[in-house]
Amino acid sequence: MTEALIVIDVQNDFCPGGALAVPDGDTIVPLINGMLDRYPVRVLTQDWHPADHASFASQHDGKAPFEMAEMPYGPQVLWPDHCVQGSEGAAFHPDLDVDAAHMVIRKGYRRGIDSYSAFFENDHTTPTGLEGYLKTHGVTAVRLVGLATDFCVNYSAVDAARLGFDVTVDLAASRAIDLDGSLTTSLDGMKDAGVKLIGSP
Ligand code: VGL
Ligand code: ZN
Repeated sequence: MTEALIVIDVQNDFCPGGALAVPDGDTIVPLINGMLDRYPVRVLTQDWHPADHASFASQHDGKAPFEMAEMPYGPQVLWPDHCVQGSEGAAFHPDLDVDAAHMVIRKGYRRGIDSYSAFFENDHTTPTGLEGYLKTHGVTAVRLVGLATDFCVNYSAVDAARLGFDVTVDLAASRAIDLDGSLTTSLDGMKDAGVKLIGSP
């Protein structure tokens, strides 16, 4: 069994003071740094949007952040502008041990489509290439940590399970946005998909 650690979106904009701050998002950084060395395959994901990304409420007349919009691929939460390519907000948290990572995968870089999952864009069909990377490295199991539990960690975990990986989410090293009960919904959905949940949220 070869297990990869996949660290989801530990970026300034998802930490306190950032544009889409996840409560206590920064507190998981030391935990993640302590884990990285123990995995033979280590991947970081980076949310990486153009400044006019269609997931931004600012691109939709009359819409406010956290309202919904109908996209060609289905309903989409509209977010405050965040993780704009090259910005300080899109950079990894300064204390994250980026040097220990083997692979950085960027997602959400096409204007018209969001990508919560590290494996597929939000149409659930356009691949990011991470599946191939992991499979060519002999990875059969993945452990996910990072931000946010109920969005990018959740979508990545469910897709990984669907792709046949043995999936564990460490909730102690993840933090949630929790919009209208989205944390509970995501935990139920991950369990239904066969994802193992460890640690308390
Ligand atoms: C995320 C909302 C928008 C995440 C990314 O990393 O969970 N959430 N973009
Ligand atoms: Zn985003």
